[in-house]
Amino acid sequence: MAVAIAAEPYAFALDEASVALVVIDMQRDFVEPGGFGASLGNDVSRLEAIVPTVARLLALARRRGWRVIHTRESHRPDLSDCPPAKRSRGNATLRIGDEGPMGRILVQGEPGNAILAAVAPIAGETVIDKPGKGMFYATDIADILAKWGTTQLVFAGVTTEVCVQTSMREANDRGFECLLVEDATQSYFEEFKQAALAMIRAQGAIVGWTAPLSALEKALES
Ligand code: TIU
Repeated sequence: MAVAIAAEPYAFALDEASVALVVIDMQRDFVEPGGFGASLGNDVSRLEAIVPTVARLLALARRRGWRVIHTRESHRPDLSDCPPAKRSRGNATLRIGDEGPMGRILVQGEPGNAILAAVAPIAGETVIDKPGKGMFYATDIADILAKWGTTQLVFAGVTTEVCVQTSMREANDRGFECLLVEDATQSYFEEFKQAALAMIRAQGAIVGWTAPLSALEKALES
C-alpha cells in the first residue's frame, strides 16, 4: 500500500514493498581533505554537514526493511576503466590514480575510497562500484533492481548536481520513480544544489520528486 509523502512538486506515493534507498558516493574521497573532491579545488567542508542526516535516513530505511544500495565512484587499480578524458580533465592537483594522503585518488580499496564510517554499509546491503558519475553506466545495478522488483528509488548522497542528479536521470529514463531527500544531499556549490533540486522537480516532476527527511519520517512513522 502506498504512503503519501509530502514532496515537491506533489505528493510521492511511496510503496515500501517496491522501494530501495540509494546512497550515492558518501566516500572520504569527496568529503575529507586530501581526496578527489579537494584535488579539484573544492571546499569539501560543506559536505560533512549532511552526514548525520544521511545516517538518520539510513536508520529509517533499515527500520522499515527497505533494500539499501551504496555506491562508490571508483576505478580499478590499473585504471583500465578510467577514460583518459576523465583522468586528464581540468587542473587537478592530484589526478585519479595518483598517490594522495588517503592513498591513490579514486581507486578501489584505497583508504580514501571508503564510505564514511558514520554511513557505512551493514551486512545485507549492496555496494556498487561505478566508474562514471551515473550508477547505471558500466555496473550491474539494473539487473539487481530487476531481480528485486524495485520500481521506486529514494536518493541521498553527494554531489547533488553531479553523481546524484546523473544517477536520478539514468533511473528516471529506465522507468523508476525517484525521490531525492533534500537535506541528505549536498554540493560543493549551494547554488548548484538549489538549481538541481529545482530542475529535478520542475515541469511536474520531469526527473523526480524532492522532500525533506522529516516528511518521510512523519508519513512513515508518526
Ligand atoms: N566533482 C563532483 O562534484 N562530484 C564528483 O566528481 N562525483 C560525485 O558527485 N560523486
